[in-house]
Amino acid sequence: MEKYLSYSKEVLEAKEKGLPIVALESTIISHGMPYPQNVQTAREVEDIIRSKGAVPATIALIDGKIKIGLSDEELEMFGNAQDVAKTSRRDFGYLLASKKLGATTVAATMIAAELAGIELFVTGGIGGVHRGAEQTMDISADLEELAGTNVAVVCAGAKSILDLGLTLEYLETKGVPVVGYGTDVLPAFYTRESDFRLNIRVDSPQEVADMMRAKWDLGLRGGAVIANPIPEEDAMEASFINGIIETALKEAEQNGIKGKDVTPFMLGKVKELTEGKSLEANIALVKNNARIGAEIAIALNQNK
Ligand code: PSU
Ligand code: MN
Repeated sequence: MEKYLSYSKEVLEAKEKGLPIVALESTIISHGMPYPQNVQTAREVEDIIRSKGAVPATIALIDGKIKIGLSDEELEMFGNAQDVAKTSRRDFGYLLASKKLGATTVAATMIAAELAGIELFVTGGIGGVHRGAEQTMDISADLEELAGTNVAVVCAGAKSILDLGLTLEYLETKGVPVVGYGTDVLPAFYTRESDFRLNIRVDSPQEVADMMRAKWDLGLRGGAVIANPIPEEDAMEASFINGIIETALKEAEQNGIKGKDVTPFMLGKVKELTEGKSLEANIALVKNNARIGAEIAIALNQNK
């Protein structure tokens, strides 16, 4: 594994000392937010995790290695680079062998985190079953990864660019717990609520750590979605954001956007149509997830 994994000094030290570590993805940096807000947000998210007493590990593919933790210079270079490939499970072999820059999605970050022995991962939103998937079969590889890779994922639910009902059905089929953090319903990223009730609600980091440990102790492979609603003051008006998502979906269809380009196109379009308000909400919710995620990582580290 040493041939492929490369730890930052900070993460290596954390591993040696047995400190709690939080994995962070890099597609949100390269494809989810524009420069320079992407790099600034990534730094602030890392600092929130440090201030809570955990250690951040931003994950990316650089020069034939899976980097577990990026230096300041690497983060700056990465956030400003034009030629970064969105990396999911299928892409690892090719991108490592060809030494290209790769931004890890939720699926890829989970794979890398498990290889590095990290149990908790913080992001903004997960991929899911897209609207119209009955025709397109566009289902994010994130869901399959949640089914089989042992990493808990803290997010703000899934965006209503997706079919939330089908996403929950898919996760149920695959045996992935979807946990409302302080909520009974699935949060929809920009908004605190959706129409979908969840089967599990927890109200503390300890509860998450205990349920994950019990699951993994039993040898039940897979992760969990820990869905933490966007803070009240940062949430968007549901009718406003949903109208914009409808418009963006139509534009994606008219432009023939397919495959891995769908989600980045939608994020960019929504940002444009909300005049940047969606980006502000996105940044706020990731930071909020970092706070909770660090606490869960600490609890998980204590019940190992
Ligand atoms: N949702 C967001 N922001 C993101 C993504 C999803 O709100 O940046 C990224 C994540 O990296 C996620 C990926 O894993 O998009 C899903 O892409 P796809 O739908 O192509 O599987
Ligand atoms: Mn897809």
